[in-house]
Amino acid sequence: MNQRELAKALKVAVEAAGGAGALMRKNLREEKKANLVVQHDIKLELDVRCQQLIEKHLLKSFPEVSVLGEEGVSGDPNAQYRWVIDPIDGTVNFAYGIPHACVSIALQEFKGPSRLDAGYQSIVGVVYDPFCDEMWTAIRGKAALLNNKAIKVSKRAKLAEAVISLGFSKHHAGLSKMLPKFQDLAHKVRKIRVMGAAALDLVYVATGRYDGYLESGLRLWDIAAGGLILECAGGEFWNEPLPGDHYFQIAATNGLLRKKLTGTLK
Ligand code: LIP
Repeated sequence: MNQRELAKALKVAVEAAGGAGALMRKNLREEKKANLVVQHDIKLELDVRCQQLIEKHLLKSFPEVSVLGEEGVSGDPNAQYRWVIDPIDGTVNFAYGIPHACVSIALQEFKGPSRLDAGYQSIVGVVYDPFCDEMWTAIRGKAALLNNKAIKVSKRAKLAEAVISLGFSKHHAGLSKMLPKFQDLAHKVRKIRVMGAAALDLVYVATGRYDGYLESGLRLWDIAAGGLILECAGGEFWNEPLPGDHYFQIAATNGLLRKKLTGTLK
């Protein structure tokens, strides 16, 4: 895709995220229908409705681009270009009426060599928080923006001054891996935050609100847009595929804290 097409892709992704965000805002305080409830996760009927709304808008402008979303796939997910969508990231927060959730949309391009996730690169990213009306955007190689203003990661290089976010995934394996990290870091940093929306955690690092974010057991759609936005804001997005379908562990930092934070994550 050339720059004109990338700009068009960003525009339609922003429009789609805005539409899904409006649906989230309208329903935050309403009773919500759950499609699945398990110990550490909830999937809502609104997740599906938001992805349908997003897909319809994207496919109008890019009918040939496939979709790999948390709520389903359309077209060939191993095609040259694909949208990666988390229609509501932070679903448990949203289900409980906690206004800390977002829409995450990334456009990815196949770079090879394998057709696994590692063979794809995010080239456009949009994360929208409808409750704070904050729209983060990025095109690879350009500055990351928050509501059209350039953002940069923080310059805090000391753990003692750092605000670090941790994520506790929906699976016990992720919980077991991160709890010791919590115990270890809590004594060393300014504050730990556990907010429950991966894409917002990533763009908060990109914006300098957090200095790092660690989680194990995330899916591709949680991180595809936020990881690009972080890199375009000068941050470092370390990520490693885990066994299973589109699973990752990640360490997102301002680039100055990686060694102090990621040493034991592996
Ligand atoms: C959520 C992530 C969060 C993670 C949860 C869940 P969802 O995504 O944003 O960081 O801890 O387990 O994966 O399911 O709300 O889109």
